[in-house]
Amino acid sequence: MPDVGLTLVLACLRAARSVVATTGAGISAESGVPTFRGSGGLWRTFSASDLATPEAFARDPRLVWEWYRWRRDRIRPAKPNAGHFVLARFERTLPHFQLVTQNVDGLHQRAGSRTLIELHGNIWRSRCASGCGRVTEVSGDGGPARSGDAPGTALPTCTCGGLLRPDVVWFGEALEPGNIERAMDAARACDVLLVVGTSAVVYPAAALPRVAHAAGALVVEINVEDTPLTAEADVVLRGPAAEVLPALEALS
Ligand code: BJW
Ligand code: ZN
Repeated sequence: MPDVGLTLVLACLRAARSVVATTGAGISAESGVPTFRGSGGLWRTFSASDLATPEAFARDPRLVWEWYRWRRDRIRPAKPNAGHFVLARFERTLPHFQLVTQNVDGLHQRAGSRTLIELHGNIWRSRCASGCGRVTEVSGDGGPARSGDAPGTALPTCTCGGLLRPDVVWFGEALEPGNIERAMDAARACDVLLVVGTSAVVYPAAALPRVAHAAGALVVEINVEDTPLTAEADVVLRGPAAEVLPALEALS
């Protein structure tokens, strides 16, 4: 017999005029990309304040670049999984669907998602740390390593002479205002919000489910573990995203 939670979510998805999915590191876990928190999470081994703040980059850009090069090397061979592909198909099969990710790994795009909002940037881009506005792309699919990817090379520099930095959002930095505004607007307007594979502790992204709930949306958490959101979610689908999302799609 189909799971009651899955059946309820499916019925709500069918009736919804607007659906938003917000994803975190958990959706990429089965692609082999490490999460941040929990067992095996990056913050268990590495210090966020030494590596993911503007102060850390100002203090020791070489150390920060070394970590991001290592991260790029971990992510480069990863492939999108079944969860990424279901969300890419939702963009085409649901009437009004918006994907909002905190992930920087680029796996949603590689699965075919086209209209996603990347709240925390993208690890495959670098941008000028001196603020001239230049952004450079690095190949994320096994292509040639550039823009600071070659170990042992000098720090990557911009054509203006300033240092390049990874084009991601560090702690204490503001998110791109247009991105967070569009995400909040979508959360306010949706009938169903799917919250997939996030610990729901990092703001302002963690506010999206509360905003959607306050505006009357059905909030569905898909996660392998409890989070601070679990008690407030309308439906909790417990399990790996790469299994739960295909199960949901298969029922439709
Ligand atoms: C599975 C699974 C499977 C596993 N299937 N599930 C106190 C209160 C409120 C806010 C603050 C506060 N103190 C400080 C702040 C602000 C701070 C913040 O929120 N801190 C909290 C930690 C307390 N936020 C910020 O600083 C943000 N900026 C900001 O607030 O600006 C204000 C400002 C305004 C104007 C001017 C200036 C400033 C910026 C936050 C940036 C976060 N950056 C990072 C790094 C990105 C770059 C990089 O990758 O290197 O973003 S940190 C890291 O956490 C990364 C992630 O996107 C983010 C969220 O993590 P996520 O995705 O939820 O992953 P995990 O690992 O936490 O969770 C994985 C989940 O998956 C778990 O639940 C598992 O159970 C689950 N899972 N396998 C399904 N197979
Ligand atoms: Zn520059």
